[in-house]
Amino acid sequence: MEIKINGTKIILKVGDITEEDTQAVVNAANSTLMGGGGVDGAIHAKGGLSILEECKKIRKDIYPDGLPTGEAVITTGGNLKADYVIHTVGPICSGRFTEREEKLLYRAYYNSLKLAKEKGIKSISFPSISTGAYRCPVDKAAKTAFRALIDFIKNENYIEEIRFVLFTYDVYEIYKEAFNGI
Ligand code: AR6
Repeated sequence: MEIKINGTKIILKVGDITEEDTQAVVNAANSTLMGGGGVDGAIHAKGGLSILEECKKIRKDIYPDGLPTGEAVITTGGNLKADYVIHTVGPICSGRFTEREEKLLYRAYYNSLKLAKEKGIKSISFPSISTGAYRCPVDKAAKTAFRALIDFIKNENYIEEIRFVLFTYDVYEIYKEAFNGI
C-alpha cells in the first residue's frame, strides 16, 4: 500500500527491515544500545560489529546511563544496505497503552524523523516499534505511529519516503486499517 501526504510517499509493506534500501532504517532498540532480540538482534547480526562499536561510543560519550525511552541516536549502517541506523527506544507496554505509553511511542517516532532530517536523510524505514517484546497493542501503536508521522510531515515537510516494514501479514493488516481510519 502506498499513499502521498504533502509530497511524502508513505509505504506499508511486509518484509524484513534489514533488507531495506532506504537511506536509514530504524532500530527498535533498548536503552542499553547493546543489542537484543527481534529487530535489534537482526540489525546487529546483519549490520556487523561496527554498529555495536558506535553504540558503545554513544553510551560512553553521551548516554552513560542508557538512551532514555522516546529518544533517538544514529550510527552508520555497517554491512546493511541502508547508510544509517537510527536507534530509538519505545515504551515497555506489557499490554497497557495509557497516555504515558502513547506519548513515549509518539516521541520515539517523531525524534527518529527529526534526527533523520538533521542528518539530511530523505528516506527511512520503520519497524512496528514496541509491539514485539515490549507488547504494546498493535492497533493503538499503529495509530500513534501515523499521528507522529503526519505531524512531522506537516511541521517539517522534509522526508521524501517513509516505509513501514511489517514482519507479518497480520500486523500489516492492522497498520492498513489504522491508516485508513485516520
Ligand atoms: N524486520 C521487521 N520487523 C521485525 C523484524 C525484522 N527483521 N524482526 C521482528 N520484527 P521487537 P520491541 C517485528 O521485539 O517490541 C529487543 O530485544 C516484530 O514481529 O523487535 O520494540 C530489543 O533489544 C514486532 O512486530 O521490538 C529490546 O529489548 C516488531 O518488529 C526489545 O526487543 C517489534 O518487535 C524491543 O521490543
